[in-house]
Amino acid sequence: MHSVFLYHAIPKGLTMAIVNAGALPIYTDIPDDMRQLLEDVVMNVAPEATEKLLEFASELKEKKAQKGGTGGAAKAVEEWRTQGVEKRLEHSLVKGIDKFIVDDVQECLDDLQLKPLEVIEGPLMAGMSVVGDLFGSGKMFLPQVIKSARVMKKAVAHLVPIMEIENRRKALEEGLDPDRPNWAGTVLLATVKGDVHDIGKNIVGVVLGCNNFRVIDLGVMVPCDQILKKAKEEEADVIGLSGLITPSLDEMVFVAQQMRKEGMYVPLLIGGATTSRKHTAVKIWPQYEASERMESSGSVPVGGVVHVLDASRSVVVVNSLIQSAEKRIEYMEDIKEEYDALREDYYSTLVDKRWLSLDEA
Ligand code: B12
Repeated sequence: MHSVFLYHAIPKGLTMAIVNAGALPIYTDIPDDMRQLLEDVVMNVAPEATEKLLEFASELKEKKAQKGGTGGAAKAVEEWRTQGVEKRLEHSLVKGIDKFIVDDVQECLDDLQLKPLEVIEGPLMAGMSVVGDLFGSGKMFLPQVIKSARVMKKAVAHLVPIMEIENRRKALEEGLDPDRPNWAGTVLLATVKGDVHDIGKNIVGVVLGCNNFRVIDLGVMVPCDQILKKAKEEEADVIGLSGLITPSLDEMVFVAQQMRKEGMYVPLLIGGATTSRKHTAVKIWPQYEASERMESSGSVPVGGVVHVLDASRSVVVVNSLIQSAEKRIEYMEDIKEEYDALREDYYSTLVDKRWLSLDEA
């Protein structure tokens, strides 16, 4: 009943409710016949709606008693556990069940032979995408997404030490002391002001850390001035911004503007589910374009913004940006070419738009 009520009330303007997340089913999981009866009551469409619902409830109670109480529920648990591991992970994330997540994640490593990062960027991200779609269409609610996020964090927490062990093994193989990393560079990460999403950023941090980068993670909701101040203090080689809600896109534009204003030269990485190559090319790049400054030591690269789709890609990008001035200039030239084309494409679609009056339309 609460689920049906919220499903209809939120789009009509309800902004706050106190709910028991544990007793809130996902709207689409309610059986059709029951949902119809609930809809009829919530929407007050028929005078006999309440009677019908009460009748249905007592029949349901009787059926449950005949089946021996919780037998039906136990069967449902068994059923979803018989599905393939990817589906089981999706189920755990969508339902916010943490009981089996570690075993299932481990099964991906052992049986599917996936690497830890492949588990994150494959089945786990796919599951979170389903959560996002259900949430976006009003069929899941915030308390449920919080439960999903906890399950995701538990899954990632199981994988992180495995990645770290692998990293140590690699260091030893290369004859390096794993406890004294010879940092390849410093990356400063932050989720921008106003945004609380941190699962993706944390994964990026772990992946970069495992690839010998010194990572300074400023957390979530970080104002621009703090990001820039810390980047200067720590002499960061790269700044990485994460953002998952639409307002974060504007905040990222603002950070890029400020970096240009303050004469900074470190490259800027943009990531997170709502960011895109197109937005980066059209809105952010022009604020902090890559250029070169002549100094006595030679040409010094300045600025530049790169959209990075996922954590595994971040390693390749950061490596290309910090190896040498020449490599960075070369890399940014490619990005510039790509983003110039994207911008041109974007603006040409605007030019082609011809507005009609209401009468003409
Ligand atoms: C989990 C989640 C939450 C959790 C976050 C918990 C946490 N600690 O992070 C909670 C419940 C708190 C939450 C809150 C909200 N959420 Co939310 N949330 C999600 C959800 C379902 C999953 C996000 C996630 O963790 N994905 C998994 C990670 C691994 O993916 P990722 O972040 O994209 O990261 C990968 C890459 O993008 C990349 N990456 C990420 N960051 C960076 C940074 C750099 C530098 C680099 C290189 C790469 C990189 O690497 C990562 C790994 O490969 C998404 C839906 C979705 N599909 O994304 C909605 C979603 C992002 N949320 C949404 C909304 C609306 C909200 C709320 C505003 C809801 C509300 N009414 O309050 C609030 C936001 C409050 C705020 N001020 O920020 C919307 C945003 C829509 C929009 N365009 O604005 C989404 C898209 C859901 C939807 N479809 O409507 N949310």
